Amino acid sequence: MSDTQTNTQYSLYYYDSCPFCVRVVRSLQGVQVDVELRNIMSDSNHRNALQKATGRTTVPCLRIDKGSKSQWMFESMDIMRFLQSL
Ligand SMILES: N[C@@H](CCC(=O)N[C@@H](CS)C(=O)NCC(=O)O)C(=O)O
Repeated sequence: MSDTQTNTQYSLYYYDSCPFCVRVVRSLQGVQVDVELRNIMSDSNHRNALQKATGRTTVPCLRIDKGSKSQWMFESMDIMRFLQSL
């Protein structure tokens, strides 16, 4: 694993009844990095963080933390493609 990957943290904002989220969560089995699951229905802190940072509550959303910088990625296909490319 490269230095960039070890210094980067990945979190997936999701909820169980969202079919797009289910696809992304299932696809995590094949990826090389750890992705923390953050359910926005069971934890309002996660929902609030997503809304505050992006102005949206759309899931799935992948949060990529590098140092003090956070990037937020929407769109299930983009998220799956990105994680599989790591
Ligand atoms: N095209 C998006 C669709 C995502 C989507 O529609 N998510 C729904 C839940 S299944 C949602 O979060 N809706 C509420 C909102 O957009 O605030 C994707 O593939 O990720």
